[in-house]
Amino acid sequence: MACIPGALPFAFDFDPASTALIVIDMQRDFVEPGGFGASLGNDVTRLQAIIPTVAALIQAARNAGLPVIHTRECHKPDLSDLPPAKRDRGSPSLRIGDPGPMGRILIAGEPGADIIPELAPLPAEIVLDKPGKGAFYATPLADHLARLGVRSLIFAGVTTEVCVQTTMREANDRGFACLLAEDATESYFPAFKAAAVKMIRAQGGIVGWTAFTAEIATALKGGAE
Ligand code: C5J
Repeated sequence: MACIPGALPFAFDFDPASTALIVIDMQRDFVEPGGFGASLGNDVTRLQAIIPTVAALIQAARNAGLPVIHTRECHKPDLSDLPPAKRDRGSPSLRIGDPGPMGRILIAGEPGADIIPELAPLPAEIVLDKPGKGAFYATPLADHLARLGVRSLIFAGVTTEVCVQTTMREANDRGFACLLAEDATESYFPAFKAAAVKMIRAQGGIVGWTAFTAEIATALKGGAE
């Protein structure tokens, strides 16, 4: 067993043998200029700032033998998994599926949908394409976690209040103990990130726990922070 004593709202006990790291949507479309995030008028530099921390967390997980699962929010090239209700919102000038500087916006197989090279998955790691904000919806994530015997999940990635929080809530409802790496997640809106982090750990950890990457890495190495 491992423990992160400084986790909030209280110490997070977990068994590394049944824990996985989920890295949400660290894609060029969200993190680089010219992608989906930027098309909505967002400043992507906020998201770029967490790249080294996410890389450190991924390395700590790999060193400890945890499965690392990467997700990508994207749609099929024929848009058959893109409901009009989703396509018709966002930027009217650059919608999902439209050609952009990194290929068609948020479309599987296009350069913009790729995970950023700094955080490239290893060949054996699971990479899931998801058409929704949550990573359980219309994906085999639940099957992978059951096959791997995972009971606890550590979360990183973007954006905190959209895809990260949605997936944590989905996981929480499915009975997983969920920990968010607070400094390995980011939002285009600092106030939204702060609110999401507070919501997750409010009311006795109604969605889960939060902790910092250094604390998680220490626990994964077998020590207590
Ligand atoms: C958004 C995401 N924000 N990955 N997607 O549309 O959070």
